[in-house]
Amino acid sequence: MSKIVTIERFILDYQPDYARGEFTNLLYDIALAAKVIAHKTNRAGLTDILGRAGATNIQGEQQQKLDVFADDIIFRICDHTGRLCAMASEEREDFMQIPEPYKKGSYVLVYDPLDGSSNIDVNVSIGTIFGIYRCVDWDLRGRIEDVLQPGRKLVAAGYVLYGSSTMLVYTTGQGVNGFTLDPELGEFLLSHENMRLPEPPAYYSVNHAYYEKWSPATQRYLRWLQGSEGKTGQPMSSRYIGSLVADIHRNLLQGGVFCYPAEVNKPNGKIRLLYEAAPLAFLVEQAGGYASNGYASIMDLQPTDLHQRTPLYIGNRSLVYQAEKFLQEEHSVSGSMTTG
Ligand code: AHM
Ligand code: MG
Repeated sequence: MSKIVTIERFILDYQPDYARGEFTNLLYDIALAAKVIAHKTNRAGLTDILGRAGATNIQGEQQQKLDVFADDIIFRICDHTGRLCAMASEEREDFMQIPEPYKKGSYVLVYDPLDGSSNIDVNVSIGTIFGIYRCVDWDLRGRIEDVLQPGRKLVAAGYVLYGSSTMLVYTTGQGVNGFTLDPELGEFLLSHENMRLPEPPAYYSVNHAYYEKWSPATQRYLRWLQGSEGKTGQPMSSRYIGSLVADIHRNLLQGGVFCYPAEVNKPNGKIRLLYEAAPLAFLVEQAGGYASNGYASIMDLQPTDLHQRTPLYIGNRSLVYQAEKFLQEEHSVSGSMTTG
């Protein structure tokens, strides 16, 4: 008989050496926020929550009610616990210091409260993404330097997928583990132990509608994924949900690559470095994969702006390396043409 392990038990048993109660309890807080958001998203069609809230976020996009709700819940669960010195959310223009009179803690939480919001109205999977850093200076209240840290400095990261079931998948740098919410018990139970990207990869995920906006090297890479341009091995199939968490989760289970490339008029693509790309890069690296902007590891990119975007290639290592190969060849040819 397989053993039943709750997320609380697992977090406690596998907490990193440096973890005191603060870090462990922060993970519990995130699991609690995930349960609250899952409860609300599952009832979305029943409670007049669908539709746009009318507000426009910093990215110039209309927020929907569940985005606002999820953002608020995460903030309110985490602001007064004494574990954080700052938070930053994709839905808020500025980062947030822990308000007085609450005690400040040693960690920073960055999060995308509800990613894939265009899928809410059509009952398609959506997700929450989070990353945890240590504060740069433990003696001070949160500053921008605490938030703008490269992915390499993450101490934990994960996502929650609100799909046919709710799953929380996270890493603290010792592999990746997934937990499924039992709605009757209200508990996340260990269901996917030590997740690794399988080989050979099955899928590539990209929005083909942007093909004409990509550079020739990006177009070549896509043709390579489709089996031309010298690709050997099993042909890959295409899957694209348009919810980053759902696309990454499927590829984590079945192998593959997710791409959101640079476009001619959008050189940084769409995906946010701090709230989306870096946490998922850490997680995928811990599952044996790799994430790149086409030229460098996402983990090494130093954010200079809270809402900075980056092109993203993420998934099985060999597939992401091939994207870098095509893009870097193009870069060196165009570089030698301008200098020659
Ligand atoms: P969001 O943070 O506003 O929800 O946007 C991010 C989402 C990702 O989940 C998804 O991968 C991407 O946008 C889809 O974009 P597109 O519709 O351009 O393919
Ligand atoms: Mg998002």
